[in-house]
Amino acid sequence: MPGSEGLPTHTAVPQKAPGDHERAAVGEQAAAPKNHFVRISKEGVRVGSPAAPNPGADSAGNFTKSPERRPERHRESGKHQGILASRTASAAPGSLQKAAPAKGPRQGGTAGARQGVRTGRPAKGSSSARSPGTHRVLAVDATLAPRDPGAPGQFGHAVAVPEDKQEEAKSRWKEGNFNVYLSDLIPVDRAIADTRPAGCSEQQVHNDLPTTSIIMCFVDEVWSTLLRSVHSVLSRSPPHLIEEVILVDDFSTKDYLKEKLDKYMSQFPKVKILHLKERHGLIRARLAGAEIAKGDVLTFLDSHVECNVGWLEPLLERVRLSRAKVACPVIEVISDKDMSYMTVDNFQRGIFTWPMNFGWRQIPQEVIEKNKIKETDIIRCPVMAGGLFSIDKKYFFELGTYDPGLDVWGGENMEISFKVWMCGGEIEIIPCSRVGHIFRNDNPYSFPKDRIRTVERNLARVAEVWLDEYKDLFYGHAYHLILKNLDVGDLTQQIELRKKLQCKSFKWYLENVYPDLEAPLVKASGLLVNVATARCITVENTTVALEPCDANNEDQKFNYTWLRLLQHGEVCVAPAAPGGSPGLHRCDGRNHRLKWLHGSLARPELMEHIAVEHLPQPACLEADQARKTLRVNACDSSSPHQKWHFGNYYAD
Ligand SMILES: [Mn+2]
Repeated sequence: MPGSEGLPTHTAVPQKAPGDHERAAVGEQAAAPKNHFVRISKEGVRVGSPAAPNPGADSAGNFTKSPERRPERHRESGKHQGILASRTASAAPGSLQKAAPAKGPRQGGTAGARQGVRTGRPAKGSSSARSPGTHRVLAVDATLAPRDPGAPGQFGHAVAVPEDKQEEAKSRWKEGNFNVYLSDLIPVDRAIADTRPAGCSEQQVHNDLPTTSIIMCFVDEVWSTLLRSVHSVLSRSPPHLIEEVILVDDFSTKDYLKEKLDKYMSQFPKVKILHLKERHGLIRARLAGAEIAKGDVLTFLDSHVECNVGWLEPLLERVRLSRAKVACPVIEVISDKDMSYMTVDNFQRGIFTWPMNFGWRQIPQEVIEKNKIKETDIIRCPVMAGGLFSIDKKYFFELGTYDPGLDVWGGENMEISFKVWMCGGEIEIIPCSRVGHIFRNDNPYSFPKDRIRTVERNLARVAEVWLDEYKDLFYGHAYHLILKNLDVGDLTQQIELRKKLQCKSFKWYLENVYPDLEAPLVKASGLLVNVATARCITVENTTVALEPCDANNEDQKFNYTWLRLLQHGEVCVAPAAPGGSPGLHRCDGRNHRLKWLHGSLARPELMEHIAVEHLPQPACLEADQARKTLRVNACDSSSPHQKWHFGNYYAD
């Protein structure tokens, strides 16, 4: 997921001696009633649907109810229902339960200790075919006793560039936009510390986990970094679960990624390399990999990662539990500067802010405490970062994979996230699965097209297909896209797919999956009062006038929309030339001649004004005291006749 991800908050891993991975056993855990989600609210844990977060609209679509302006703290804590996944997995011992007496084979050694490579499929439980039995999550790690314990970066430690190599390191940085010099110094099969929370190594997983095809796409990836990514998969995954590792070379320009890579990987029969004959972009490259994948589950990984011990089984366990679960590991941080492996703060969810910027957000401490959320608890995620996840292969194709209209990369994580949630699936972060990732500030490779333009177009496409009436929020926060008149291409197929899959509305998604997102449908609503006259704008037949305010008069209710319209039902107040009177016009969010600027920080001197946007000289809506009419006049920042207040404001 080059570039698109925000960096989660992280801390250096406490340095440990090799093999010192003993962890305290998890305490006794009471099983919650099964098949419900724990919801978190101000009142505490409860089950059921949360209240609608948005104010109601009248029949004309104008927002009339005044939602209480609650203090932010209250709001935040009240809107964290549904963060946790179901605490019980299934009738059989699930991954969140304390180790039950294992029916499957147990790995030897002390609890929580890492073990060397174990090969072979665990024997099926002897009890019955319906209950295949479980085993403690395997601690496969071929790097447990590293070949060279003194090598640079061993055990995930930071490496310093020698004084006489500074210039070389600096000049090589651009090869990958991280410390390529150091990457080349570090063993491709280095050991890293087990960063899993206490209790993870005790968890039970089923003996009949599905197999997975690992798909890694890359363009011009740094040799040592790509190799380390592949080695980490091979070194720390139970071999019987890896159907194959598919490397998709998206038309790299580097010679070493051709025959040399083929030759190197030929020593690992499970590694397959797909050299694409032209640049596909990340999205289509992933599809190329998915199409040849033979495993039950697809696991997408970036090509600059290090999978940690026990990373795979917890992901596959969730997909086994429900094929509609999309399981993401916790993404840890491999420093781009010193290549150290750092853990991240727990309890982080993948979220987005408008206009669809992906980010990480910590679950508030009070919510964690109140609900006794444990570090090992699975976290439901409104959106995923996009680079690292496991998904049932058949389910992925049933969902229509990625929208084929999306180009190169950008926004595909939003698309798949909305699609999964709204069409019956779930996205989860599995704290017991951890994968390190080099977060880079910029893409090292050239973007085949105008990068910003591509990402914007992709996001607009996602908004058009998935956001319903909330797409105005997207455009309101990325207003330049409206001005650009972006062509998002044909949406017919995607809209058909949404119908065919009987996906829920975006409103449902907001209420049930991401209730803490601020998503008011309009910026302001209610009576529109003039400061000087204390009169209100009123619709009278086909025009607007200034009348005494009456909270019960529907003709005085207006919305100020994200697209900057002064809207009353289907009609909008239309600006006039300076000196003229405003009229009414059928609303059209794309018509710039209907737009007014109000409450905009871009024009602090006109915050309370209602200014005409499309004129070269700013003109403002003004109340004529004598004639009780409205007109457009040259803006005067101090004139109370040009100042207006809505009954309710929902956004700045
Ligand atoms: Mn990446």
